[in-house]
Amino acid sequence: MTSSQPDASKLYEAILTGDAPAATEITQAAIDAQVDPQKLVTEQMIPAMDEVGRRFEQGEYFVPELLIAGRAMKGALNLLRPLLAARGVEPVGRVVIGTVKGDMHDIGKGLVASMLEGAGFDVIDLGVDVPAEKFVAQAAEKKADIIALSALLTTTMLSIKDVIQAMRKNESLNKCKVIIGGAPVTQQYADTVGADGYSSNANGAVSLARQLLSA
Ligand code: B12
Repeated sequence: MTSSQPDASKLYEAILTGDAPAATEITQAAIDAQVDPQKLVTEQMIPAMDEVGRRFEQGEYFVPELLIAGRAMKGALNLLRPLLAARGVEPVGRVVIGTVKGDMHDIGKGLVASMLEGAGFDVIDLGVDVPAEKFVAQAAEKKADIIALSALLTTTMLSIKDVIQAMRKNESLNKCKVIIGGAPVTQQYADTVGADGYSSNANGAVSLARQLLSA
């Protein structure tokens, strides 16, 4: 049986130009044609958002363009999420994830959450602008193995430290690990704030989580 493959590069264009209806339409066509969802994310969608960021930095794009590109990205991601998710296996561990206080960026965090789910983790997503106390309370209540923190701004990245300090004070979380990420975050920063791990991308987040749980 042969089926014509949709042109996935159009998804890159649709996200770059913030055309949400086109982004969902192309994604659905790609799903129907059984294009690898992982490939769509890493080869089209993330590069498109990188280019959006570059244009913003160069003063070619402004906040409205960021917003509509983000919306197009999320629409496409919503369709792909179930396909990236696990296929009915026992959870390998529980992760509480969120974007730190003051930060509204949720695309990268959403991707990390989907990839962890896809790898068999039970993921509790607390959303964006999450205060340190909420991370700690939820991780303790849900008996999380890992807290995953996302920060996209150099200002909000500082909140990572608050979460780590608060969790270290909570005895019931003494076995819980913390992993961090987001555009401004580095391994050096992770070492400074005492995080258990850092990754620059969603695939790395999965390897990191697996590694920490097997240790
Ligand atoms: C889209 C976007 C927005 C959208 C967000 C929409 C949404 N729903 O998320 C909107 C318009 C809301 C927005 C707002 C702002 N933004 Co903005 N935004 C971006 C942009 C273009 C893309 C971010 C993105 O989604 N990337 C795609 C995803 C897939 O990548 P990612 O988030 O980096 O995630 C990956 C990795 O970092 C990692 N990762 C992420 N989280 C985690 C967590 C863990 C545990 C691990 C292990 C890994 C990991 O894995 C992910 C997948 O590979 C970036 C530019 C950029 N290149 O980052 C600017 C950017 C982050 N924004 C910026 C700014 C300045 C702002 C505003 C202050 C603008 C303004 N003047 O209002 C506001 C702040 C609002 C707030 N309080 O949060 C700056 C930050 C500068 C800085 N150094 O602090 C950037 C870098 C743009 C720039 N070059 O200047 N933004």
